[in-house]
Amino acid sequence: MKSYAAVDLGASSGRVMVGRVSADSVELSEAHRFPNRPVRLPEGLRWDVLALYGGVLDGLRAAGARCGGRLASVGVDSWAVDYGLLDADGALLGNPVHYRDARTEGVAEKVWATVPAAELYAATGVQYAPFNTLYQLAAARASDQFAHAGRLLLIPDLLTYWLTGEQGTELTNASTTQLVDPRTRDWSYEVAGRLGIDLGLFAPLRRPGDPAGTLRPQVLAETGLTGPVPVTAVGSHDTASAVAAVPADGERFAYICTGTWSLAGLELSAPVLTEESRAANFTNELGLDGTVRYLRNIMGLWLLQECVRAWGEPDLGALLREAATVPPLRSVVDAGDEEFLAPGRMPERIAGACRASGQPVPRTPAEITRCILDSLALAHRRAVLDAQRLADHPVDVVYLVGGGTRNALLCQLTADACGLPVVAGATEAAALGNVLVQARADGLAGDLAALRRLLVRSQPLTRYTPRGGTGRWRAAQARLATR
Ligand code: LFR
Repeated sequence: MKSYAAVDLGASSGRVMVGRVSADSVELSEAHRFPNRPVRLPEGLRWDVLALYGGVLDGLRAAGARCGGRLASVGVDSWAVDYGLLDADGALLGNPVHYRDARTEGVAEKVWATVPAAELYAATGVQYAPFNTLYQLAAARASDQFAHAGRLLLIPDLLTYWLTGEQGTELTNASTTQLVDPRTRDWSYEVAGRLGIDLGLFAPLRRPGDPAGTLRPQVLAETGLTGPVPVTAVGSHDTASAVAAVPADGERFAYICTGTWSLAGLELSAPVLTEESRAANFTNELGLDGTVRYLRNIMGLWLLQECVRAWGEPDLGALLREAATVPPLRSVVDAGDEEFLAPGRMPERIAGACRASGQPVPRTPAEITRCILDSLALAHRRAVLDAQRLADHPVDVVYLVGGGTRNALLCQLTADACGLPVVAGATEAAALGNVLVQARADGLAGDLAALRRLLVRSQPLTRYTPRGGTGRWRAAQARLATR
């Protein structure tokens, strides 16, 4: 058995997990978890990336302590789209901007004046979201910081650079910039050229499984690890790693990666670039081994996290138990609506959306929680149905992975809404996918299907059977659609 460290940074916490892998099992355990607290500065919302790097070093030290200082490799994944800018000496120019920052408001329309939205989609297959790196770059371009930038590194690539001294741009995450052509799996030189974006800002592309350097001597000294420790490029977009760890068997499945976001869709062998797909706001992000992650972003448990924050962090277990007793589907909101992207005042915003659509206004925390969970399940249903139709790819089962698998009510409601069995897999799916790609680069044999079989053998799965009544979900959807 060999030990691999997966660094997995989420929007609200980071963790370093140790994966022990052999030819017939994979086991994951948590070495260290630390908060990820964005900070609001006068100029806007920023990631505290130095604190995150400190957490990564603490985590590697803790990981090493569990395996006699010997790690076979390290891999880093995080949320997508955001980046740090480096000066000509390789020093970070300021704190990376948070994708929920308001700087991209109204920017997309300006970009579309040069490259119309339909042409952008046909070339990149990426859904519209205000925070796509492309729009962030358009917003940043005039800044003083940007004028001094010689290099742009996406967040996992930035941390990898600090760990190894080597720069690269990992492909699955690069595909979220909206500057990659999903057919060639290379930069979209045409889009970049038309928008005047210098692709020389980006370090060369690397693919999951490629070497990404070795831990610098200083990092070894700080963490007590015995060198050399290779760093391996993984699916550095957390969703790419999580999809790799979907415990699927065959091809007729949909997945939902649930956490701060719900990412719901299909694994395909080619992108869907039709106008209909664009109108439905599906994205074609790149996955492992030539796959395409054809999915829709849904606001996810962010809606609940923000409410819980506003309510002063009550006991979540008790809240969910109470929410389970609230009558179902009294009111729903559109959990895909950009209106819920920014932080703050979430209970009021949800109540406001219910009022505006002429539905009963949820008042108590339990009622609001129920409204959120019903709304998420409804959005899951819509994404799973739309994806099958748009990609002409029918499914028999929905796999749920990520933090939301702990929420049994959400899993059951998703099964009910989709009218399909839901199989809940790993909570730490991103870390699991991260570890498996490292192990494969280190000699573990197997294609994606074989890696998934290994997972299925190694972990418990929970099955939720639909309880009927899909008509009620259809009716709830109609209430939203006629708004
Ligand atoms: C999930 C995720 C989503 C991406 C969002 C913003 O953690 O990576 O896939 O759309 O965060 O980066």
